[in-house]
Amino acid sequence: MGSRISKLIRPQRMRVLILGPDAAGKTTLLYRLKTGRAVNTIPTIGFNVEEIQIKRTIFTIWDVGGQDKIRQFWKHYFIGVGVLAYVVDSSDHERMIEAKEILTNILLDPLLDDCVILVYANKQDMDGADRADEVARWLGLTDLVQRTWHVQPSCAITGDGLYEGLHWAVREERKLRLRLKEKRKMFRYFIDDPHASTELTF
Ligand SMILES: Nc1nc2c(ncn2[C@@H]2O[C@H](COP(=O)(O)OP(=O)(O)O)[C@@H](O)[C@H]2O)c(=O)[nH]1
Ligand SMILES: [Mg+2]
Repeated sequence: MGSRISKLIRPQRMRVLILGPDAAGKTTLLYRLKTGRAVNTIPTIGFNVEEIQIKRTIFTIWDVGGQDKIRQFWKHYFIGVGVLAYVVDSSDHERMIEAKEILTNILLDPLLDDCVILVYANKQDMDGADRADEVARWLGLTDLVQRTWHVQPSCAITGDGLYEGLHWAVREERKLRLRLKEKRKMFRYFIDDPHASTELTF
């Protein structure tokens, strides 16, 4: 009983991986969340990682450099990711196709099969920035029916939208985890009992 209560009170950990094309605002977003201020950034070589507690969730947030040459190393950060936070510059129409290609390639990796996809449609303060629904179309998310995704309009400099995105991610990641747990339970039942209905679909 006591341990059940302490489990409820204990903060939950969540691993967030920030990816996206370079200059989309990933590092600005991370340090806006961490410090509450806009910071000057330089292109990220390697990665930045910060721990941030919001209410009862401790987020470990990884921001991995987005330049072309570094992308081949992204897969080393995929293990245990609960939330993929994919950041795009909503005002950079010329790079939207590239942004889609990068995301499509990332999602081919089975290590990311069980995470929720939070897209930050960043730089909403810029003239002509695409809206969330337009970014969803550019990235091909509207065809991604098997995955849990959401496009959150944001401005990493002012912080607008950053927490809203994380709140969505926490809620949906928990639901997804419960669904996966149920699926595994059903799967075990099916394996253990050869007479169980063969009509079970997963
Ligand atoms: N106007 C505007 N500029 C932004 C925003 N987010 C980041 N930037 C700027 O975009 C540039 C690249 O940001 P950075 O965080 O280094 O991008 P990263 O390469 O994705 O990590 C910097 O000059 C930031 O100040 C935003 O929401 N609005
Ligand atoms: Mg960076």
